[in-house]
Amino acid sequence: MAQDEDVPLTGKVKDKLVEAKQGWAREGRLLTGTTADPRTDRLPPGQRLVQDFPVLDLGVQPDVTPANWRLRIEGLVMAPVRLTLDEFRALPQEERVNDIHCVTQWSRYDNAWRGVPVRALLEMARPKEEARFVALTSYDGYTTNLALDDFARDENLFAHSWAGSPLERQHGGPVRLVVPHLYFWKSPKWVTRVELLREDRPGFWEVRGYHNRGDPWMEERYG
Ligand SMILES: Nc1nc2c(c(=O)[nH]1)N[C@H]1C(S)=C(S)[C@@H](COP(=O)(O)O)O[C@H]1N2
Ligand SMILES: [Mo]
Repeated sequence: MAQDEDVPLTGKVKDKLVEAKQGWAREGRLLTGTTADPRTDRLPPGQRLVQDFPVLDLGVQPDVTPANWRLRIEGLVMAPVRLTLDEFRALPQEERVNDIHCVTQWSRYDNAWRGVPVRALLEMARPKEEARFVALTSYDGYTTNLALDDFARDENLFAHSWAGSPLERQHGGPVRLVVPHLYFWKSPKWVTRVELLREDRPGFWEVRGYHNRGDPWMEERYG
């Protein structure tokens, strides 16, 4: 199981929900068998637009206080980074506006995020040449994985605000990652650790049948 030793799955994970979603992956539920072109089609295949902001997680919403929050970038880096929330907030902040696409078929347009670009933190940490993947760990024990190229994209943000307000706990506050070009399960809430790796390390949903990359326009829901 792709689980972080330091950050065990806390509290009571909704086993039924996890089983249901794993079952969908096995059966290929929700697949339309079509692809779309992100340059011309804003809504990826099989998605429907929502106006609200659904909450999806394992049923555990960790209470991370500003004083306890840390962000670590380690593994195959020249200069490991360890930031408190004050240090994180003292870094240059940027805005990003993007669309969310959840594998359970809802999409939400024009989400305004504020935070620190992934690029800026990678420049601080200086990945070693052999680093190719990242493993991400959150305070609820959730994990997910990305190719370093997908993680390092310009639009990706460690976000602390959404729509002009501090990110709510239910949406991953104090800080979540936002990787808008992939399905939203690749955007960990309550993120605390980024580990740069030579080999890929599939995360919570990836070992339960979800696609390893999760490109919405290719409908990479399940692997
Ligand atoms: N830490 C953590 N991050 C997570 C999850 C989770 O269970 N734990 N769920 C993922 C999934 S499956 C989705 S669809 C989005 C949902 O984000 P939202 O609740 O802000 O809509 O968070 C992703 N990030
Ligand atoms: Mo999801």
